[in-house]
Amino acid sequence: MSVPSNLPAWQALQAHHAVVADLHLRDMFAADPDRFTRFSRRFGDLLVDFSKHRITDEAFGLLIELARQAQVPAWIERTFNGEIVNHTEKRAVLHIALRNRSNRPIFVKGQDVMPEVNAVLEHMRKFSDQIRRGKWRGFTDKRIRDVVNIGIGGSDLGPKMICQALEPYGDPSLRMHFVSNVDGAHISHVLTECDPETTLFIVASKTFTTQETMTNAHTARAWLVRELGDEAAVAKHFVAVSTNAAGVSKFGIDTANMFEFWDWVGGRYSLWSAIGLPIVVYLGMDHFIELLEGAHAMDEHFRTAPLEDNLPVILALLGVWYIDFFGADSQVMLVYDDYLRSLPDYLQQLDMESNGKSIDRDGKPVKIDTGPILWGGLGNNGQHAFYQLLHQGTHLVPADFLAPAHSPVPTGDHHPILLANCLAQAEAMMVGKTEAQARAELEKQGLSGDALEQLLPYKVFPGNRPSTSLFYRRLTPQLLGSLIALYEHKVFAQGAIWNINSFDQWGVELGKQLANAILPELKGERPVAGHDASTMALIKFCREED
Ligand code: G6Q
Repeated sequence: MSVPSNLPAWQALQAHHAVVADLHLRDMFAADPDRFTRFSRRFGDLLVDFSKHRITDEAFGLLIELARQAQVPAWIERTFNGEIVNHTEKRAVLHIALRNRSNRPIFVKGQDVMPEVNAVLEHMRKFSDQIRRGKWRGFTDKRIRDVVNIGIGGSDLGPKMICQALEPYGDPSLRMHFVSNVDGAHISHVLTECDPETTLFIVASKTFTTQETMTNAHTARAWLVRELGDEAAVAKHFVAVSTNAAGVSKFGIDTANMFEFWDWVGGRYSLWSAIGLPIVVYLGMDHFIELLEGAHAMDEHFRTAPLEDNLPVILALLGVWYIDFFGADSQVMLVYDDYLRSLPDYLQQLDMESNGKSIDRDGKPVKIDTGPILWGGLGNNGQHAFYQLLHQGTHLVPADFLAPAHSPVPTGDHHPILLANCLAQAEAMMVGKTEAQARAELEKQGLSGDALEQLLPYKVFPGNRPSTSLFYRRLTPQLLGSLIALYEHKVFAQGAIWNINSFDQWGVELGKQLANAILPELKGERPVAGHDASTMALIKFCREED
């Protein structure tokens, strides 16, 4: 495909940007009572309001045209048809098959993958039922109470985020733990909270070679054997999720207790696969299926909805608009839902590992800006911390506000207060406060003369800071499935527009290679050599006697 910035729609957007840059959202709303109606969409219980974006009808039309000229629909078809769209790893990209509740055949290299997908789901159902009903017993015949998922990156962030998000649907008799960090403090802390007789470890690793995961898994295994005094206990307390049967069996886990997935499932897209085992154990298979159904509904929408109504495409285009035409570097997720407190971390990996690329699909350096720095957190807490920059800083940071209309834990006035804050922040970022308004307020407070003039500039809010509001009725498994799939496809559509491969992650390799070289030097097994002066001095510092 051609360089995106050569597309006619891109160039037309560049010209139109000069017009839009001078418009203020406050005036656009005042002049147009239908703005919300035109620039918002419903998807079941989800309302996506993108009217607080710096777009005109013309900009929106041109953005949609950009998606067409960048062949986003063709990329969607190729991906859903199992073509090798991850060309650098020579892999199909089929997380959509994992939640293909229609069960229509999906082929990879001529073979329908649906029977295997369904077989693993059945395996997960049987196993999770046994745990939840107390039929799976530990080595000393006690039922499982603590479940420890050991995994990192894509084998950690998704299951952890979903288990937290859907806690109201979880089994309260099970305590879920997620160990990812190779810092021994992490596993040590979790082990002190667990009873070896009633703890199940899920070792989740696609490759089963990841240094952090294998180190944590071996520490957990040694702890269990030491505490229960018998190697045979491992079979009752360890299961694995992996594509590497040989590695699993070498670790000492019976491959009958291994839950399989496939190379066409990328790590950061894997929560729908057997990597979702902790979710299934905690929520039960029926709720997991609802999660899959929600994602499947979004998949169908993405595949079939016209571009101008296609939510992932719309969000993707708005991102491109700010990144490439306004020069925005980052995107903030402002979550007004405590259950979704890990969503920003999850989306950070999804977005930054997928689109943090500078070489295009043709092997050439990109000539445009690609994926943003994605960050964020709980919105209400952020208001008392980083929102200052969002309101009055020098960076333009498009925001996503997420909030449930109804709380699963109605508590006095808490929820209306939370929502009022969310709505107010999006409004404040958009309308701002003019100098005249600020002056009138200061006068009302009794200020005048120099005192007023000196304070005045600090009291002005420029506004015109764009946001999308994603409001949902309640955070159900179905809704969450749709929401995550919405962001997955947004990232994919952006990658298609930028002509980059959103599904590889070569940028994580170099650090791993260097860590392997440094480790024996740190342990004193090899002399410290061959690094720059800074790295050498730091290694030597770490080796000084305590
Ligand atoms: C995700 C990445 C990465 C991966 C972890 C864990 O897309 O590939 O985050 O999930 O490095 O890998 P393993 O599952 O192989 O241990």
